[in-house]
Amino acid sequence: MKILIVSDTHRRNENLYEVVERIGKIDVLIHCGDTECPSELIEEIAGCHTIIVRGNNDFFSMLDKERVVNISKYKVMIVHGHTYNVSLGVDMLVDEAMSRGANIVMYGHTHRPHLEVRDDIVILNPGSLSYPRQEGRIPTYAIMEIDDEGEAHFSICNV
Ligand SMILES: [Mn+2]
Repeated sequence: MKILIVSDTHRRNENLYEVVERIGKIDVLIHCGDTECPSELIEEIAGCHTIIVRGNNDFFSMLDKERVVNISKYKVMIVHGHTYNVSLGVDMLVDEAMSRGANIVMYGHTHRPHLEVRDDIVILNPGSLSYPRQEGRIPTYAIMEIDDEGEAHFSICNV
């Protein structure tokens, strides 16, 4: 099972089209917020089941700000992150993930890719596909792959 995780596309979907085409078959698309466009459009581009949360720039969105979903044996918390002050670090986010019993927390907002394991919680930010802010400013996305044993493997990839 292959899950594509993206964030902060801010109405510029060229790289999303590109990545979806490049990867081929994906089972689920997770978008960590700030699509600034209708969910239906993201779903159409993805061509698969999508999970999208609302970002700080999704003013007219009716989407939930947070989702907690089960993927394989994992409980995955998905948020945009601005409500947890992620620009200052992920301590608050990790505390919340822990209190909810989540194994994985996915967020966006910073436009900087981040993959870390802390206290047995996987912390993942796919970065931004449209407006990257990390050193070098290369657009990034993440892949979560579930192997035959049900174990998750994560990677952050450049567009
Ligand atoms: Mn953003």
